[in-house]
Amino acid sequence: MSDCIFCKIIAGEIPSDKIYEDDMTVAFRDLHPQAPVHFLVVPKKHIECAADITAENSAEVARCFEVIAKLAEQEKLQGGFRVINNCGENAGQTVPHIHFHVLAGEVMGEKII
Ligand code: DGP
Repeated sequence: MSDCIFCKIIAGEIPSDKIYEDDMTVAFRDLHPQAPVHFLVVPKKHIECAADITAENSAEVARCFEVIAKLAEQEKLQGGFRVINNCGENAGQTVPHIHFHVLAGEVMGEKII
């Protein structure tokens, strides 16, 4: 998608603090961190949000979770971490390219769920 910020980051057209990349996935630090460790894991394929996951594209999402497990080790998140996905306006999704927030580095505050 030509006007998608995350597609531009994936293409290298916008700089990012990238911590991981493979054939299907990238991970980079969030511009506005909400915890001492806050990075985003994003499939390279443009899937708008969790409501658009299908049998045809779910391998991209599965890979994101494999990468999260790998990065938990790389980033030394043995104390635990939280994974968040916002889908759609009511959930506060601001970038319409599916992404998984990984937050860590402190004891998490009050839980939503
Ligand atoms: P969400 O609200 O769930 O759609 O999260 C979008 C996140 O993306 C938000 O925490 C800020 C981050 N973000 C937005 N633009 C950029 C950018 O250009 N670079 C980086 N690294 N993060 C961005």
